[in-house]
Amino acid sequence: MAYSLGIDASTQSISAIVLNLDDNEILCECSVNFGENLPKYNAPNGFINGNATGEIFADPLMWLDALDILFEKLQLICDLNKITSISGAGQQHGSVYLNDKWIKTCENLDPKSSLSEQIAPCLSRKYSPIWMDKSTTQECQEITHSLGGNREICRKSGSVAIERFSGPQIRRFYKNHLEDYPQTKRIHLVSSFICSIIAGKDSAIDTGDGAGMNLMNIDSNTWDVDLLKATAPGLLDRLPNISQGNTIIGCVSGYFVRKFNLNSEAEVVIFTGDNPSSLVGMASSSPGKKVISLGTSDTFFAAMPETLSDPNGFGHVFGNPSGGSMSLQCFLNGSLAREKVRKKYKFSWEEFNQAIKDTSPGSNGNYMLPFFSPEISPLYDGQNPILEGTKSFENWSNPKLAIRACLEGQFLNMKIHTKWMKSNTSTIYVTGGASQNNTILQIISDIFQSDIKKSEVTGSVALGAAMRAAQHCMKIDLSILENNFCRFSNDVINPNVDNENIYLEAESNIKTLLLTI
Ligand code: XUL
Repeated sequence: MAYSLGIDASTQSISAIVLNLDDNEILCECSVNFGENLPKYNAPNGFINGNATGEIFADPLMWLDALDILFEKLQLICDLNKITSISGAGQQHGSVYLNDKWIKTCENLDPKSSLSEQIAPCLSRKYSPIWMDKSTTQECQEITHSLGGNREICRKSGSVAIERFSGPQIRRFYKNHLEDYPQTKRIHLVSSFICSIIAGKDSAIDTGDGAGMNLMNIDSNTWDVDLLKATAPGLLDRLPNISQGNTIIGCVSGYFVRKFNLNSEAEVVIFTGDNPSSLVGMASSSPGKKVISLGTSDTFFAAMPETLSDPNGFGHVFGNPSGGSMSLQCFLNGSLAREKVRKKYKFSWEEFNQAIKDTSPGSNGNYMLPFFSPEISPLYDGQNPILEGTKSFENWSNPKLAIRACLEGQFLNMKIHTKWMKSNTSTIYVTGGASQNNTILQIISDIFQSDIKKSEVTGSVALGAAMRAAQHCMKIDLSILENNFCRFSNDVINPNVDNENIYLEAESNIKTLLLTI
């Protein structure tokens, strides 16, 4: 019996999926929600605000406590000794700052104590800035200036300088914490940090996640000396190596063997970013498919036949774990915006869905850019959605229309901001928590005039990780794993052609509204 384990260290939770490679079935799934299971960290959604505007952090010790709980839970539902391959993925861009105690501690983790207790003395920065952070506008400008402009930084790194990307975040840390930067001997991404813990060995960063840092050269897949120099002094020594996503780092750490009965011969493949991992879990590693992931943020991504970049500078090129590149556009106001508008009216999800059924496509000519927090596609610094329509709509006194207009605004904005990818396939594959909601999916289908197929496994990130582990450790062909594990529901959602023109008109109105921000 061979099992493969995939771990997803995401914004709000840490989850796992175990595949039985002999029976071709998903053996079990398990999740630890930070807010619910670890209330002592005061991070109900997995993050905390910093003191300065735009700062958003997470506590790496919270991730480690959650990892211990995850294995405790997994042990109760699965024979962990049968796991032969492990990999994982992390929320992209977040960075973890470690001192000179890190490598030794990581290599000698003691099962008698918790992970967080042992790693706490290794942190040279208490909190990790994560992908929601928008505090590095100045650092982005400085890096862009050093490189000689947006075009050059985009050509080298696959994106213009982006506030949430790790390079600008590292520069801000270097500038504002001059006393702590010299103590910092290693800077990891969330993915490579958790991988190091699992393998008990300082891990490389893979090319998929490495491309989300504004530090890696996307042609050579190596750290780019100009980008490093523009970011912070002595950075090369502080970064791990970059490796291809098929790299096996070694066997699982003795910590997990002794504490949770893992097999000492279970091999670990280096981790990647959550979006590159989801590309694998959605059976979309080869060009020709596009994916929407409806999570904390909504993302739209696809494997690229040729490397294109977004002329507006909001989109990104990341490494595709199966080789080549993937394009990605991230929308910060995803699930949290849908939650905000639902909670504003104290609606249950049933009432939310009913509101959509009770209103018509186009929201009677009322439009919303539902940016409840700063947005990144496009850049928007405000905290308030922009509404245009009747007085009662603009005053938020029509709950049902507000709910429909919020969803329509989200996906019209997504359509507008993903045109640069030039992908003209007729089917969109969807994943993530909100992909279970057919009412939302029908709106997406009508706006894009595309068929929608939803993944039957909501955890496509963890699934992709388990598949990568099996592919590289057990040498199982990816197409076989896709056939066996990537299941899409039979009920394809088809676009209502009668709504095509309504949404084309709405799209041009949303474009006009976007010009006002
Ligand atoms: C992608 C991005 C988010 C995070 C968190 O660029 O910022 O999707 O990966 O999921």
